[in-house]
Amino acid sequence: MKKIKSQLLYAALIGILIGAYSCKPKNAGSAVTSDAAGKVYVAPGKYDEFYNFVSGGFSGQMSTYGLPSGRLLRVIPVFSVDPEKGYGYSEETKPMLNTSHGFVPWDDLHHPELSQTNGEVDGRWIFGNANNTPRVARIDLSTFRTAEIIELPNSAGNHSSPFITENTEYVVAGTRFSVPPDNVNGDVPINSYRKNFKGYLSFISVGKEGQMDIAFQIQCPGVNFDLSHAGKGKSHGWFFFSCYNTEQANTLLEVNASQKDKDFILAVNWKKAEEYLKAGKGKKVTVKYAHNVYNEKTHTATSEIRNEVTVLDSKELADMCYFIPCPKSPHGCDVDPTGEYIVGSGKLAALIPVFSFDKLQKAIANKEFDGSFDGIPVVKYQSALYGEVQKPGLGPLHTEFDGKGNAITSFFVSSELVRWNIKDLKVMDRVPTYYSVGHLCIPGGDSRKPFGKYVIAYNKITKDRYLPTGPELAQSAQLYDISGDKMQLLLDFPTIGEPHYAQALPADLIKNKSVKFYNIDENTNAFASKGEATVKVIREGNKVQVYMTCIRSHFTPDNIEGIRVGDEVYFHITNLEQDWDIPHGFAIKGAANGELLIMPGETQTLKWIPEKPGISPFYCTDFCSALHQEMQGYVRVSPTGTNAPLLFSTGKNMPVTEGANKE
Ligand code: RUQ
Ligand code: CUA
Repeated sequence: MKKIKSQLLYAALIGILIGAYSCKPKNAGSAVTSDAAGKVYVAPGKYDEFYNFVSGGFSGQMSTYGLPSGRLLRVIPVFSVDPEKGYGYSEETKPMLNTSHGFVPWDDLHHPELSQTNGEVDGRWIFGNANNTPRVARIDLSTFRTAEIIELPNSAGNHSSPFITENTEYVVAGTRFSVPPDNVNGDVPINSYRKNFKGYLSFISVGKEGQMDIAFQIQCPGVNFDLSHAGKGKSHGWFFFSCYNTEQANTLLEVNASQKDKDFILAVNWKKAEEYLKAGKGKKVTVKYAHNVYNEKTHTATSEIRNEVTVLDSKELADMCYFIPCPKSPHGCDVDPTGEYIVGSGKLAALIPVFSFDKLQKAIANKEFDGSFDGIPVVKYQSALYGEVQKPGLGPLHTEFDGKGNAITSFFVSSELVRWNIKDLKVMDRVPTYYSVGHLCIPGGDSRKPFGKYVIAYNKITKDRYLPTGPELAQSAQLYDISGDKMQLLLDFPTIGEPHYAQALPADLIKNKSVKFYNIDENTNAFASKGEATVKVIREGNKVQVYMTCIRSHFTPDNIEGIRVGDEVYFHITNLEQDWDIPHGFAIKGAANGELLIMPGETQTLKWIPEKPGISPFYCTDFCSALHQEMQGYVRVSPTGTNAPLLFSTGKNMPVTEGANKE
């Protein structure tokens, strides 16, 4: 009874806090200083200074903006099908979305993370996590395309991901939901959580060319892993994960997982884990997960199902994992550029604890423990604590660093960004966000070398900031100048999907290596046609392979006859252009999927099953030339069972084919 009362009281307190602080910050209209416009104005024809990669949340995609203008440059399809680009619709890209559950057309992408060299962002790749069906994707920043996706076994709600080590040795993924491991019978009562549910941390190795492989997993107690960041500099070799629900509740978590005064940050010594792995301490476990790779030469993705993963047990292997108590359901877990300070952000806390890596090492050496949690030693809070930022705001979520010794933390409940000094832990400055900021981003702000200059807040709620658009309003980013003593709001810009984390980096690190087109001589797609003379249409039973080309402003062939109702028609279209920014599109009437958008030099395939006899026009969907609207063709569909010969041609009315036309 007493417990229930205290639970209710606690819930009421949270309610009051949220109610009191979620109201509109004052001066919303007048928060912008007069020189803001000049600071974000990028003249027509001029480039932005930074790329900003923003997660699309439940859109499953990642979007790219220019900063400081906030101009949307590109949406990169990652975990969701994208009819605009044919991603997940073309035969070549469908395997990218294959999983152990089959083809999955959607996911929820929360956190982009740029690859790093020596702890500095290097502009090679950006990684993204899929929360729902746990996966990690790698996007190639020379093509702005998803190059690889790896699924994570033993996981659910892959949230503390895809954070990386300072030389991109590993991309790491911690499971949000603990679940029974994949290789045991998971048909257990839900309230056997404590006994049967486990939390897994996946360490995905990244090769020289970016290729991902699950090097090992660490089995941990069943709790919720939330966010993470790698150590850097002196703490390189360690990884830090925030976790909540150390109450191990399996229902009504909003109350039941908020019981304890402190949850944990899990410190993982991954160098130690590597030693154990080498010493053969890992257990090979049978699982099932997909690994999908897009090949830029065949222009085709392949999906392979893998069946084994190596698991290290945190309970059995000493000196690998340590819990650090962290107040009130920590969310963000951020490491400063020196690698010495680890910042935990308790969603329900009214202070920010900052832990010291040196103190943590000392505490471990001296065994300053407060017992253990499911076999993992718990370091004494005071022993690892550097200090606390007092009264910073309410509901701290995430922290980024400006490279000048300061940290900026986002506060969801009190809707503000707060800058504080890492050494003296004093609050220096605060600025409202409109409204309910989640993540924030400083260019390079989670690396060893932040670029400072701006912070961007990513907001959950925008009531009254934009023209009304029905029940749901745009989610948005806000750009602040942080070069002076006072953070200064410069710009609001709406985002695609829900922005969670984001990364930004100087444009120079990417812009000059952008691929402009694919060399057609290197195109090894099995269905490529390298010139108009090589096009053909071939029937294989009820399958018809159409080898087609496109170039401004026609398709070859553009007249096809002899297709029958119920045929499986594959349009393999090669874009013969060798010029920048000249994709062609392909769409055919009645197709039950999307379009193709074929990059110069590339081959893509659309599958089409005609359903009734008649003429089906097709056309180019991307305005490619003055005669784009002439870029079209026709397919004649005859009834099933008729013997109409296959004919195809361009530019003449007498079809050219073996199987000659007797008309
Ligand atoms: S989480 S705020 Cu994935 Cu913080 Cu979004
Ligand atoms: Cu090709 Cu429009």
